[in-house]
Amino acid sequence: MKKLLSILAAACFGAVAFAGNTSFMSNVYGRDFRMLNGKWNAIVDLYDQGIRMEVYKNLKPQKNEEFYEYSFDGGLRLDVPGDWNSQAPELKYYEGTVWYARHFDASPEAGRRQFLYFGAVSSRCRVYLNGSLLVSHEGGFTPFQAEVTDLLADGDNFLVVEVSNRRSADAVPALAFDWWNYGGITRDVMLVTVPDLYINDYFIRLDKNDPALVHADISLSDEVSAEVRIDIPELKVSETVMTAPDGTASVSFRAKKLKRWAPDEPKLYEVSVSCGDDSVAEMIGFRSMDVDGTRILVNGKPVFMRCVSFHEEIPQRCGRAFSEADAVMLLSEAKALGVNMIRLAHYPQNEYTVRLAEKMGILLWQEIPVWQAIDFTDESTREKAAGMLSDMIMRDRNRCAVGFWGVANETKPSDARNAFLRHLLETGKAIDDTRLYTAAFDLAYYEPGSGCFEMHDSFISELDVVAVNKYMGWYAPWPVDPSEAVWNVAPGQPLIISEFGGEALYGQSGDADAAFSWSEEYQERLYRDNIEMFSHIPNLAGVSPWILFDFRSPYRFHPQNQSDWNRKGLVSDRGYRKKAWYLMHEYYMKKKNEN
Ligand code: GCB
Repeated sequence: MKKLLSILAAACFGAVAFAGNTSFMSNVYGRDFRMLNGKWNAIVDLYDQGIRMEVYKNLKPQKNEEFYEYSFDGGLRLDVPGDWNSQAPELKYYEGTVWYARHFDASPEAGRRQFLYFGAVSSRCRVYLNGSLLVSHEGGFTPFQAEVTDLLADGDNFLVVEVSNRRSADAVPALAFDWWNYGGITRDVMLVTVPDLYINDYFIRLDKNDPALVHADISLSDEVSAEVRIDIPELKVSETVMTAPDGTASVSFRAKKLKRWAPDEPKLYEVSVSCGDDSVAEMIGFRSMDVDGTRILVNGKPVFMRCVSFHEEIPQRCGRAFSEADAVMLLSEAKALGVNMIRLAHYPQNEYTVRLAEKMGILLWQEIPVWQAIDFTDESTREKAAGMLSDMIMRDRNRCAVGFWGVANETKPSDARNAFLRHLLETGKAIDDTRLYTAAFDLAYYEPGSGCFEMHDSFISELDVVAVNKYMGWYAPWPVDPSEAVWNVAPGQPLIISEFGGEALYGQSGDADAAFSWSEEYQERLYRDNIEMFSHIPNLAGVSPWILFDFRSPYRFHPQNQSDWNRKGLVSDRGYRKKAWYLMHEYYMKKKNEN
């Protein structure tokens, strides 16, 4: 099957290269691995000729009459991980194919299996090892792996990755989206070594109702019965269980002294899972997420979500974030604002960010890039989205910081949309029913008849938490004074204002009444008005300004005020806090004290 997919993929880059539901091992950073990051050689292939020329074979002339019109040596060098757009001026707007290549040494090891693991490649790729196609993948924000145990040469190996970031109507996201279309090998590349029989995946979490009961599901690499052990030394837990002949096992155990993870006390435990020669460990926390009427409960207690969003981007570098140091920068600035939650916009972000947020006590909303105009009628698009959702969940379902899985942003009601989103909810819940499922909508409007903001989208009743993006004072003029802006949206359900805000160019002073001033004063006033409105939303369970940092977006054309930047950041592209930041900070401090 894999081979057939590869042949089809080779025939047509765009159409069949999708390998959704790729199975990859969980907790790759807890395994025995070697990073293949660093400087790679690269060829820019605007007309997609590399396949015909078989550049992945990396041939060199052997006879007098031979020559090749390519060479990976002596040309462009690109950092991996990293987007190519920020690494060469001529690649800033590039959308097309780039071939990446590098050598690495390997040695087959008896009784051990080896895998190439890619944290993310944006957004489609084919991987070739020693001249042959190994695997293809579509989707720029989720990991994939390929086994290379029997393919590695003893000594030098040559790895080529053909990457394309061309947008397409059947992709997720599709043709237009409000962030930079970064291309490249954007996350870590690893050569992972595991024992012959290894622990492929585990899901260890607290019971939804009983705070001293832990459930664990384990699946081994092979369909065999074997003994698996789970240790949590600090809780004096040491449980063993036999897997069924299909290599899976489930076990539940009590942990009486267990302290739950919460944003103000992010307690984590070292947990290890062992089977035969394999043992994998990491820090895991335990908590519950529920909804009670219009409130969101963490460990049974109502918590108001003081949220913010950021893209996976370092504004000062004009490029993708990829390292732990990047995660420190992004999360420290979020924490400084006073948040207890982050909505990772608009796609699964790297594991460094997710894991550090958990250590810092920040709840997460993670989502897939089902952003506005997706083709809801296309079955292959639906399967791509479902594959991304399950890959995101499989990677992070042991991260207790993740409280919400988001399935879509700003979609319009239709039967096809409903069926698409329902499929996503079913897919997600089948692998993780311990999180709250949500989606952001943008069709809440003021109805003069009722004197309230209302939203008519029947799908929201299928969600645990409803989220609305509403740009009062920016895309939407105020129909009434903010003090009269009463909401009646999703009554009876928790509602998060998942985006609000407006643009301001840092350092620009201007009329606090005029949006076109792009001034900090206008943005500050807009925040003041929105904060006033929040007190008239009876089911408000949280708010999330759009956005923490100015971010790059190619359709923000205004030459003086934007020049390829969306300026809705509370913090400028150079890291300066705008006036509105201080207002939001004050609001969050007040909310924190009320909690
Ligand atoms: C939205 C989108 C977000 C955009 C934002 C904007 O509603 O969800 O991705 O960046 O508006 O700035 O227009």
